[in-house]
Amino acid sequence: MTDPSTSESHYFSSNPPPPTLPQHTAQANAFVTHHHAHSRRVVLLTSGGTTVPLENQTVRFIDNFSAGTRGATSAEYFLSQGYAVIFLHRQFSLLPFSRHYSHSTNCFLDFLSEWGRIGEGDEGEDGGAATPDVVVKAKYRREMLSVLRKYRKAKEQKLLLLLPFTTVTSYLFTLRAIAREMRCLGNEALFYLAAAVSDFFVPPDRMAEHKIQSGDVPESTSGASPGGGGKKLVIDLDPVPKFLKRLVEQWAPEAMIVSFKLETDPALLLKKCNQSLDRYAHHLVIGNILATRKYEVLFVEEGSAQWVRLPTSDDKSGGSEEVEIESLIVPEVIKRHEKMLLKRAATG
Ligand code: PAZ
Repeated sequence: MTDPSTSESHYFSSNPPPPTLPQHTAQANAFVTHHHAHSRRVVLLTSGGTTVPLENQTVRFIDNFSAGTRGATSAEYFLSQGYAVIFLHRQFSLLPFSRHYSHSTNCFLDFLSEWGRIGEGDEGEDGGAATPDVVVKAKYRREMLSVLRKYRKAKEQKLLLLLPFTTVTSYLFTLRAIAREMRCLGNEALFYLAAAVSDFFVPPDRMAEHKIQSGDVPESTSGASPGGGGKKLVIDLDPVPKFLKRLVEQWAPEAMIVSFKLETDPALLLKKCNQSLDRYAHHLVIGNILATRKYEVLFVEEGSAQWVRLPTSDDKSGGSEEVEIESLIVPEVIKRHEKMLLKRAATG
């Protein structure tokens, strides 16, 4: 079996770093230094899915379903509990605060209406009739005001750093760089890894430079597909080295590390969470099933497994619409982080 540190070194030396890396590292450094000086805990929260490009000048890529709901929602609850948040997210996925209005079923314009009639004697800048104001519709105002105040506080106190990634490689380079920047925080640092990270990728030496042409795809040796004229595009992927071990042992040895594990088969969930815990020896795995992830999650720690669930509503629709499960997950995680800090303080 290949030594994990060898496959890690090979991965980082054979894949190009993202051009944004120096800038993102500098931003993370300034953010961590500022909050360290203010004795504030910092959480690195990862969110959304990584892509796997099939071409160097990328037209096509493999993606996954994650919209970043878990991450963006959790970030708001961490902020409300006094943590500073580095939000490492898939570009254009959901963001804290704006998530309430950006990817909703409504267009954001549906939240707005015009106020004030044209031509009431109030002259506009051009000397003509006044332009009506754009205002938030009354039924959305209370909630939007509450979101706006929290957003402003996070912004004014510089509590939220947004760093985007797209590919699995850019995610891993940036994760490693930020983790190194966070080492000065010791066990005040928390990693909350909710991103859906690809397990496979196309290594640079096998990556096509230009858009793959259907005409160049070879004839299949395993039989013709209906309508395909015998051609098949076969994609040959390598496994992404297991970086959680590196994170736990080298990049952030003192921090509390929480990973998420997604499955579709409920019969596998506990086993896979325990496997992850055994393999990487971190603090907590939060398991979830694709179909029920918004209503229940499984907290798996050494020697224990505990469901965290939203109370189900009477109409048996499968959960309460108003309460977000992250409002239960985040305090449970923080409780464990505090316990860890107390334990370490007691043992010096
Ligand atoms: O983005 P989302 O809210 O739709 O989904 C969240 C999630 C299921 C991607 C997350 O909870 C998770 O399980 N992330 C880890 C996935 C994995 O690598 O197993």
